[in-house]
Amino acid sequence: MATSNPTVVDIHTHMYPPQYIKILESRTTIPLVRKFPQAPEPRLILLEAELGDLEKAINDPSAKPPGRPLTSHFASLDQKIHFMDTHRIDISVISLANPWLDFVHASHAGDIAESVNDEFSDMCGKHHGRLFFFGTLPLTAPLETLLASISHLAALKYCRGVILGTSGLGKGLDDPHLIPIFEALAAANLTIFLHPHYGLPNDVWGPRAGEYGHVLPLALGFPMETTIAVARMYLAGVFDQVRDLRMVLAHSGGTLPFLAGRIESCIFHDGQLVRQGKVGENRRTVWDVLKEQVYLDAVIYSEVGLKAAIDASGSDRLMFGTDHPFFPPITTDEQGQWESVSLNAQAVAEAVGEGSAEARAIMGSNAIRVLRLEEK
Ligand code: 5CU
Repeated sequence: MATSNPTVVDIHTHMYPPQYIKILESRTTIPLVRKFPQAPEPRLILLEAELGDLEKAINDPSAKPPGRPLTSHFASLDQKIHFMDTHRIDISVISLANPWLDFVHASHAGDIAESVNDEFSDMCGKHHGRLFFFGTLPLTAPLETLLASISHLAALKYCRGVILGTSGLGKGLDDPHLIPIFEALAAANLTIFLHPHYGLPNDVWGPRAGEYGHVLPLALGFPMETTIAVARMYLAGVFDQVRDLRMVLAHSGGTLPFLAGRIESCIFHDGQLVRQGKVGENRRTVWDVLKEQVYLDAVIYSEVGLKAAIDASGSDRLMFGTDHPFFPPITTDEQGQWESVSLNAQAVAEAVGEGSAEARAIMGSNAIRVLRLEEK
């Protein structure tokens, strides 16, 4: 059960509220929810990498069902609270799961964002002090609508930031048209939670990809997508242009902590950048940005990855997460303990020592400080 002295905070935990599930049920292209005769529960199909299985299952009722089962873990608030209690999580900062509103037509995006954000806000209100949320932006809508959405979110009591994919307005996060959005978020003290969805192009996984389940797109595609998005932002100078921008990077920053040195080396060995005067002495390096404007979640499942994240950003910038409702146990009861959660908690204990001040910071107090979770 949760304690009266909050220590464990989950900042990476998703939901699809019922109104969003209805939208997915009405769709015929991904993302979608669809029933198949070969599966007891409706299936949630999200990723480009699942298209092959979707097509096979539509044409052949004996083919394996595509995507993942849409269990109560995805949409039920009671289930989220049960999950938190089972894993002794005191506070969760919930967010809409991918692909957010990226596929919604511009003309509906503003209204849908408002209604989804209000629904998240109401859910938090039902569990005052235990739930906060990252809102969702109507990225396909005109700038005016987007800015209005940020003002709406800034006024919602339990909102602490926005969850953002890597496509931005369609051209990635180094798009200059995003600068006013980043400025508005920074001015409203709303932290961006950057999360992948698109991965890498399907053909990277090769002709035998179907034999490997979801492993390659999730284990490698997602983290590379995040790494590329942030590297592009860095190279475009976004972090210098918007000094108050704050981002939490999913999955401990993808591969950024591991590759930051290589990115740096490629920058100062690049003749074009040197000639353009972009490699001057006062340049803020990738390392500086990682320590000044970036936070990392602790969703990396091993001591080795977590130590790299701590070395890159500092243990005062890491925050525990679960990725619930993704990665449920396969062979044990979903209402019990999830191994995906204990692996992340264990990685923290192994990396910095169980019960240490650093462990307490990563498991909860960093999030409380950074995301202002004591302001209720
Ligand atoms: O299992 C998956 O596909 C996912 C996903 O789509 N989003 C996420 O956050 N984690 C896992």
